[in-house]
Amino acid sequence: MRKKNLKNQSKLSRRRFLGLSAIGTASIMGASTVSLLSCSSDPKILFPKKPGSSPQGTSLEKSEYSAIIIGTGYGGAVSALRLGEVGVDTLMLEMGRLWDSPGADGQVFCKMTNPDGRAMWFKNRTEAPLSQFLWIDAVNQNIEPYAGVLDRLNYENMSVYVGRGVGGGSLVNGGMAVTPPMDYFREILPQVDAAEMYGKYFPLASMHLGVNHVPTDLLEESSYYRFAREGREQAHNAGFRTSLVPNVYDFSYMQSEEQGTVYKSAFDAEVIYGNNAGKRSLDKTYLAEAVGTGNVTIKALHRVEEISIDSRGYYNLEVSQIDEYGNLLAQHHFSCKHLILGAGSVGSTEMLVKARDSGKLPNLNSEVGKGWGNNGNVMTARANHMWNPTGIKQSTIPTLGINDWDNPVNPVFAEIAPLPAGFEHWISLYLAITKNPERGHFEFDPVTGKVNLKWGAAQNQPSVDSAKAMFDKINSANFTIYRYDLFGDNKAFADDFTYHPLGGCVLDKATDNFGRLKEYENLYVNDGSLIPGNTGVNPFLTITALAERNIETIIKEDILS
Ligand code: FAE
Repeated sequence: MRKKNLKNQSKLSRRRFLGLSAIGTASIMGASTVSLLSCSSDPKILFPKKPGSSPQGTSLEKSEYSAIIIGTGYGGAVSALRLGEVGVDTLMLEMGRLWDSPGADGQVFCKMTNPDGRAMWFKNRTEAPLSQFLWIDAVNQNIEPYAGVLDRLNYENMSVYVGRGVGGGSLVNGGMAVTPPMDYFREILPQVDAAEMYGKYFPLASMHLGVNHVPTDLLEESSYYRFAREGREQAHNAGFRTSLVPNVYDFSYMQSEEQGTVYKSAFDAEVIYGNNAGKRSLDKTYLAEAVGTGNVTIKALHRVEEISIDSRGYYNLEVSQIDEYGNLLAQHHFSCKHLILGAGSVGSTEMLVKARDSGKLPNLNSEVGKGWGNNGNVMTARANHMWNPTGIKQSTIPTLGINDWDNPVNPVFAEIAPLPAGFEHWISLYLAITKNPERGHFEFDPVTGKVNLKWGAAQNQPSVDSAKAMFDKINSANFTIYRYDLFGDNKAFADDFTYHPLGGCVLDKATDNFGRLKEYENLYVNDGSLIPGNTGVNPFLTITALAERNIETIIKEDILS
């Protein structure tokens, strides 16, 4: 058994190494296509098309694949690795760029404290969740429109943050890799075998993602974690439990940051606009392994506009290729037998709703577009006493959560979040995950051709009520108050955005129990859209583990049989 594990691990590292080299070579050559061929010495073979080389696209370009995956986030990356492993010729299409080549400042990503175009997806100004300080609009800054790494999709009563680039949300997220309580998992996905998930797929996902735990000395002694220790003590004063939160940020790297021997990433305001070091994002893990199989090609800056089906039952994709400044370089047509949507809760749902309601895939069922939730996200902040500073410098990687999920009336799991501003502000910031039962849906507008999220402002109230119950208690136990100057409109609770979009194509409703769209053969969803609106914790570990489970059955029953 041990021998088998060691053999598997060395296969995994070799593949990861080959894939990482391919991703690295592609970025050095400024290419938008990554495959193992990119290790060849002939750049013409490597990159059939370099951005800008031909505005019309090239006739030499391969256009038919056994499988195409839309999106390179968690669900897409897992699907690609497993298809690549069994020899399926797979193309991944990603609308964002490959984040591996430095800008003029020598770094790939910009810092939160000094954002530029790399921060956001084609915006004139950054749109950070915490937009003010002392009621002054001092946080957001004007930037050049560019294919930046973080996008904020603004719908009428809800904004959704998503990652853009090869690696999807893994490029911008806080890396918190949390397993949901088993009882709650059973409640939200009763048709999934929980014992199998907890015995097999959560551990498998954790291993591939590189999940690790904060060392005690860092958490207990580093000045960069003063904010976390303060938040923990104040929660304990109010009688709440706290728990350690595992992460994919490499804590041994962070220890070197603490010692001052390496480039500071988490310790120098890098996270939502990307980390230049330390973070095990998907391009370093699953995607590198997938490319390392030799059967997976990634095309970045390729956005899927439309999906249809032809008389052979093959899926046809209309795809726009842009450069980093948004110029249209080419329009491509790709086709495949097996199509997997891994474009995230909003991306995948939008594409399917549009395909159904514009008549391209008219038989898709009416559950497609329903059951969307924001994981009950609410952000709030408290003002501490002068004698409880939270630290001039703060690590951007959260390591502690306040865990009151067992509360029968107001279940909350709240991340003790950093607010690295470079000066002492005495603020404790939190991202609360609550059990909000409200659900939204997506509607296609035939006039604009756009798909909109329908979510009412009142639907946020259950989340605010639960978060308020927790933080009223913490304030009262510590004789503190909320901060009203950070989120606009004198609000103590930011309830108009989410980091955790979930649902839209819910498992066993819009799809079968493994993500197959029931009305069309060989059409699948394998990402956050499958999860019915809430996970009770930060969601990417659940998305990854569920994707592992689904693709295993899909490969066995639909692809290899
Ligand atoms: P996702 O990772 O969003 O990937 C979808 C990909 O598809 C993206 O790369 C898109 O650019 C691409 N795409 C979309 N539409 C198209 C199209 N038409 N054509 C081509 N490509 C397309 O999907 N979760 C945690 O568990 N822990 C955390 O600490 C955490 N922190 C977060 C912090 C921030 C700021 C944000 C924004 C999110 C955070 N999340 C966190 C949420 C987590 O990143 C998210 O649940 C997953 O990334 C969702 O994974 P999916 O595979 O569903």
